Amino acid sequence: MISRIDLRGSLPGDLRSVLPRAELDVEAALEKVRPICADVRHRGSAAVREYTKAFDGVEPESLRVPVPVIHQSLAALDPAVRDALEECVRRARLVHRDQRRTDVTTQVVPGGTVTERWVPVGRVGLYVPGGQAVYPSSVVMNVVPAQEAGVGSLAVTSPPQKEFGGWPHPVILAACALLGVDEVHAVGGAQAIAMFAYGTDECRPADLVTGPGNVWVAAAKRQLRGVIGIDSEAGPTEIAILADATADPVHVAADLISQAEHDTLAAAVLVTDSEELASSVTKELETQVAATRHVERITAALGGRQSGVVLVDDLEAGLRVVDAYAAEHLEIQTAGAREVAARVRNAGAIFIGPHAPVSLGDYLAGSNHVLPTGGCACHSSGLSVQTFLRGVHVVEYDEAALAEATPRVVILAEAEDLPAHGAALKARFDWGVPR
Ligand code: HSO
Ligand code: ZN
Repeated sequence: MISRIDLRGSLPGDLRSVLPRAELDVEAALEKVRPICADVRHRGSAAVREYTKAFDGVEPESLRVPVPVIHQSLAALDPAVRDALEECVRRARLVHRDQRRTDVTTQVVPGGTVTERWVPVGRVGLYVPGGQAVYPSSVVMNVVPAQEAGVGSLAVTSPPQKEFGGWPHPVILAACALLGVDEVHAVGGAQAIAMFAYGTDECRPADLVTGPGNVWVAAAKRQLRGVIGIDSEAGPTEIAILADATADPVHVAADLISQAEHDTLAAAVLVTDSEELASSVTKELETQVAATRHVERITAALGGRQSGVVLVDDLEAGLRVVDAYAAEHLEIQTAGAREVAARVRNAGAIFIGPHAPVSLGDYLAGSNHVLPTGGCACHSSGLSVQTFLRGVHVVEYDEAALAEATPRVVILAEAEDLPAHGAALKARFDWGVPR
């Protein structure tokens, strides 16, 4: 079911072009999304309601979930799920709390300092998918870093579900309650992103929107970035595993399947220098997939052009391949895994050795699971406290320090043909201003 790509011999210069990857046509979705965004901008809530009716088949009395409904969902939550979610929150908090930044003051010259002050974003909108993907764990992964960053106003939005009275999925609501979030909107798709960007009479505009979503959400983020800050467009989940002959094929197969379970477009890629492991994993996949609950989805994901087993000559070549691929999640299952992992440059998150499968990271490692997909790991990071902070430079110079800097500012300003820049400094000293 999974295809094989043999890169033994020599690696092609443009490695990316031969590696498996899904194509998500965000551009095509943009055509449909643009008018929706414009409509929400001009007609606000009325437009959001119409799209909610058209796309979700729900005509809500209110787009905002009443607070008692949120709290009831937590009261009704299975205690075992509650316990696991609480531990997920606790561990995520430990990690994200350590990401907080302290302001740093640099003395540039005597009497002249620059302080980098870290300021949380004022208001954030968190998108939580509904429908096929109901991930309370993603609520945790979005809310915890925002809270630890000190974001003052947090709103969650998630598509309304017909079978739950037109409110978002109750476990999503329960996770919100657990985290102390009581502003939740029953809105999904592009109209949700537009609602956060422009604001409506039921939802104040947000400064930033984060969280994964389907292609419509990705397109709306692309369309509205600038009006509102975005984290990333977040495509289908990916797992890459760099493994050698020491890896256990049963574990490798299970881990590939675990992420293929998300979506027919999810990607599972094994990179190995061991022909034997490649064969045993391929065989193992057949056996394990047959026994999983979501056989069809997983079979489609593993058999899709985005997945494959890549054979390479050695670990060096394997490292080049995984760097070129820049996976959302990368497992290293080789001898000396920690040293090998230290040499990887491009990955959203790296999981070292036999006891750190991606599924641990999805829920309970303490790491964040909202990570760059589609090769974006070569330039972007996953969600963290940093996502919700802005560094503001605060400049303080005294008179002597300014006097000392003035001649060079004047020269640079002249060199750029911007003499008024220099004049602003000269005005403070004996030079005066040109009149
Ligand atoms: N693997 C997904 C996150 C997730 N898994 C949520 C289970 N629930 C993207 O990193
Ligand atoms: Zn997952």
